[in-house]
Amino acid sequence: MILLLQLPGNPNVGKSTVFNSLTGLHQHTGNWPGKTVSNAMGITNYMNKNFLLVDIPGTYSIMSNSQEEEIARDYICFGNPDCTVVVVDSTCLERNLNLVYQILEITNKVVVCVNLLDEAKRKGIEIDLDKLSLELGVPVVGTVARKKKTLKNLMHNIYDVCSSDEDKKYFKVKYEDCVESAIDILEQNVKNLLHNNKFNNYRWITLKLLEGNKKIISSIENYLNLKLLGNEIIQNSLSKAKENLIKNDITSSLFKDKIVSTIMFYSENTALKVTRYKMLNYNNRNKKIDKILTSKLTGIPIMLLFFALIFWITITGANYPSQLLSDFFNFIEGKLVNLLEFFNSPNCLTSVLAYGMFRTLGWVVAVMLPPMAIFFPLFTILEDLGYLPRIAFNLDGFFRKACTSGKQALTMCMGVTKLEFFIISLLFCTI
Ligand SMILES: Nc1nc2c(ncn2[C@@H]2O[C@H](COP(=O)(O)OP(=O)(O)OP(=O)(O)O)[C@@H](O)[C@H]2O)c(=O)[nH]1
Ligand SMILES: [Mg+2]
Repeated sequence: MILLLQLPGNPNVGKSTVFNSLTGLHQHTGNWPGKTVSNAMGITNYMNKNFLLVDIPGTYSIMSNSQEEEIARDYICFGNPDCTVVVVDSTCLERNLNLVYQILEITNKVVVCVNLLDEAKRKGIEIDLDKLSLELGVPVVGTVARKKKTLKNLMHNIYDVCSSDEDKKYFKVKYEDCVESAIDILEQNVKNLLHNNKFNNYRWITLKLLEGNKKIISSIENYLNLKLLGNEIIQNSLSKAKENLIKNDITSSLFKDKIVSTIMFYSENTALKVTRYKMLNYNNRNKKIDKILTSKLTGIPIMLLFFALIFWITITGANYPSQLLSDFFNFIEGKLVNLLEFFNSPNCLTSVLAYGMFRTLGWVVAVMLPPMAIFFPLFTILEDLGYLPRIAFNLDGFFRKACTSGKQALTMCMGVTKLEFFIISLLFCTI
């Protein structure tokens, strides 16, 4: 039997690194958000049990604000996992806990993996994992995903959650009184309708009905193969619950705000309780650097300077190895011609093989290889320094005008460079 594990989490928290370490596969990892764009699957074995791991694209929320959020949410709700392993970044726990609470409202088979503990240590951040586990009511494991041995405890906890037959209660985020009374009006009827159904988180379904998010409701209806909104009893109690909310001046959009702000309050509160900052200076220094790199006045000029420097190093630096490679290929070409003449090859064959195929291949390698060998490591250094997300932030405004996000800037940079190399080699070949 194969057990299904899902790995949701905020972008860039190390989900794919955990996935790769456990499965031995090579999902793309890197220091900017949004690398994983589709669910990847891989198998790992622990204590003679096989686990099918699914690496889910990073998302800050599953309240369905974008297509990625919808995919992640549908997968968590309806993928029927044996355990959901929420990966969080220990250096910014508060933001990550938002997603944890949203997931805890949906499923009770959860393990929280507090990753990047080495980074937290470097920044003087300490997380009380036991306290966090008590707050969330689920196992919490600290990891450094790049070090495989730190994942053993994670697998052990996952194994326990998967093996447990206990009918665990769902985590209950307690909302303000008028929201709770609206839930009370509707929940029992939802329970009566869905009794004995495969998805028995009635409170969460009630919340989604009150929220009135048509997409989620239709996903739930499709999954359960029944009509929730078409049911008269549900319709009546839903209207009654909504009337009650309106009496308290809570409209549909305000209802969603209340849900979001309560979850944010929980995250903030829990993060405060379990996090200790030992080096306040570190954060202040980081904030100052961030301000310089992302402010309107200095951010863009610094970014352009960086780009100019990288292109200059790439183009001038590539000249030398290009020349050496070119000389080398010329030398080999001469030898190849001699060899073909030695075997009395006809002129047309020598032309095609030596002056056509080999010379073109030599040119392309001599022109393309050195700049790529310089440019990509330079880009990797920027990535490791954490500068790429800042570039994405700086360019977000411009890219939004073209109905896309700043994250595309990175892909575009790669594209521009590849196009540049292509044009250079084309010119070289034509000359
Ligand atoms: N120092 C340190 N770096 C880590 C750790 N885990 C992951 N990383 C690095 O963090 C970066 C992001 O890791 P990914 O695994 O790509 O993150 P992800 O959550 O899959 O990101 P998306 O798919 O974009 O949502 C990579 O550069 C990893 O090498 C860790 O425990 N410690
Ligand atoms: Mg990933």
